Amino acid sequence: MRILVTGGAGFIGSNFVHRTLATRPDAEVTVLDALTYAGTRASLAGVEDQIRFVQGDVADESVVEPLVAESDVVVHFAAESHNDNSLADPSPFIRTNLVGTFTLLEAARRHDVRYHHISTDEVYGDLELDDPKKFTEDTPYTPSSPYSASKAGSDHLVRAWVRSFGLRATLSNCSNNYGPRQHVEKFIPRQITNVIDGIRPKLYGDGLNVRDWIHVDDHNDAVWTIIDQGRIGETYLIGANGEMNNRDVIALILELMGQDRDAYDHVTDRSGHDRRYAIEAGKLRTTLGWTPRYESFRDGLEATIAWYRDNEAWWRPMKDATEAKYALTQEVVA
Ligand code: NAD
Ligand code: TDX
Repeated sequence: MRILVTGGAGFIGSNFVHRTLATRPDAEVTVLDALTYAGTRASLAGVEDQIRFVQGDVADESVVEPLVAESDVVVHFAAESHNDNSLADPSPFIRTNLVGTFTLLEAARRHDVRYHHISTDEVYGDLELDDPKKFTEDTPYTPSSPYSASKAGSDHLVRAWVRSFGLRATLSNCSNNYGPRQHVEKFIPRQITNVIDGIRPKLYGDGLNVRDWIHVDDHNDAVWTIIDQGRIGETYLIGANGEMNNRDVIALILELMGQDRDAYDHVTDRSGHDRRYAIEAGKLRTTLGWTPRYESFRDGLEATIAWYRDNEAWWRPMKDATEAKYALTQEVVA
């Protein structure tokens, strides 16, 4: 099977490539990645000689067209992915997430190539902390940020291409991922690398915001399950019942790293900050038989901390610039 992985030098995409090569001997992998600030070939170290790597933009038709034409499956991870960046400058989010998806869809349509679209639970907006309901495939779209609005728009494009053009596509909307090779701008790696550097972790607002954490390998196993068995045109929510508020996550990181559980700072809150995400993944579990393998968030987090401790050379080049950018908009409030 010839598989084109867009965004394969980013966090989830690179983990997908590593996992695919380890578990799918029939896969011939091509990675298409623009190597923005968020992508690095270092994330493909150890597998570079088993894949083809193409540096290019998913919104550039001349790059996308021949690569899609010679593929059996496209898995589209490439995106601008960080909410805070989308508040500072939404424009690359529109180009990559909307025009990029459109460009891939058109190529997949021309060549009748199977397409899987990677998306996020943030398209569903947020939930109250005490809401007994979780997101399902039927929850209406109410995205809050430029990032989540651009992902919502990309999902709508995929569904329209299925209905109007018969594109053979599936979609998945996953909750917050954690694991190795996640950029240090994101919540968990930012705090782990802060503690390693002797900087106090930074909590937005009151820190009671809840995220539904899933290990990146569980996400990627679910993606393969959907590629193998998913019904064309269907959307599957991916989540592993990992709800935890940010305050508790920071306290756990501090504890696992041998610090006081309250040794963190409160900083300026994110504008429009979603309160809570929670996924009901019953459809994926029941109809396709997927189950997560990481049952303990504590164990998965401990392994992730160990990865950042052991791989400083991977994250060090991005750390100072990331913190300098945050310093422009965030200050310690307590
Ligand atoms: P990431 O920012 O770590 O990686 C994105 C990758 O895409 C990078 O390698 C970057 O260089 C590449 N890229 C960006 N613009 C590009 C362009 N125009 N052309 C080609 N490549 C480009 O992101 P991630 O966290 O790995 O997220 C991957 C996908 O998963 C995204 O679609 C995101 O919306 C989705 N998702 C992420 C999470 C999460 O918790 N991180 C959860 C659910 C869904
Ligand atoms: O320093 C921080 N302190 C803090 O309290 C950072 C960076 C974040 N936060 C909070 C904001 C969120 O409530 O932690 C939570 C998680 O933040 P992010 O890592 O920025 O993730 P989130 O905004 O929830 O979005 C993530 O999950 C859904 C991914 O970045 C998206 O790509 C994905 O779609």
